[in-house]
Amino acid sequence: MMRLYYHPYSDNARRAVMTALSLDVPVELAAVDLRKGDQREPWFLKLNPNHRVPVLVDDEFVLWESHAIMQYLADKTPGQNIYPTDIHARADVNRWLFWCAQHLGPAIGILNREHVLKRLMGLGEADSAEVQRGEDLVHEFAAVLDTHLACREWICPGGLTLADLAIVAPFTGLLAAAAPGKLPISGYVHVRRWLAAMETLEAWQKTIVVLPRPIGP
Ligand SMILES: N[C@@H](CCC(=O)N[C@@H](CS)C(=O)NCC(=O)O)C(=O)O
Repeated sequence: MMRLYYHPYSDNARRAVMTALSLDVPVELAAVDLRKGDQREPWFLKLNPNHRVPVLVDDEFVLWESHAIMQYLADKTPGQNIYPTDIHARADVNRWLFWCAQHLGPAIGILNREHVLKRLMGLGEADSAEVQRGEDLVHEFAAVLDTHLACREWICPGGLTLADLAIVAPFTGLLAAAAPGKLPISGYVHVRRWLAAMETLEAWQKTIVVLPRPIGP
């Protein structure tokens, strides 16, 4: 069976876990203790020299980068319907995966770091300039998604795809669980409607971030 190294608080790992669940692909989940620093142990660095989860191990084949893992899992699944094979439809999904990796994810990541991770790691208070930078970027990208979703149910035509699974992870991940209200998306009605639909999915519900105690302010 494939093994997926993850952490339950990791938005990046979560999109890979959600994909495995949506495809009904059996994967063994192996938690990496990021707070303890297990990702910097030699055994893990051999798997991913970037010291990050998720990492997928399929026999001899090792794959890091969450969006690449999503694509691989879908490609391994005969008859799957969340990663189209038509060249244009697939390019459309890929476009949103790269947008998520390059733009939305890192923007939400700034707020996650300032409001949650710094507290978790004992790294002091949020830096207001960084918070402002993160908020400005989140507004910029949330507005793009909101306009796109104004006339669509899902991000790409034809129903749920990897694009939805990738993008929902940072929107509803650790920041939303630990510091609700710090993600400035209340004004984006179409994004909120789409998030509400995503939250009904079993893959979303099974991977929801559950905190043992409050972390955020
Ligand atoms: N671009 C990577 C990002 C992975 C990433 O940043 N993972 C974080 C958790 S969300 C991590 O493992 N951090 C540990 C570290 O930086 O040492 C992906 O999409 O897989």
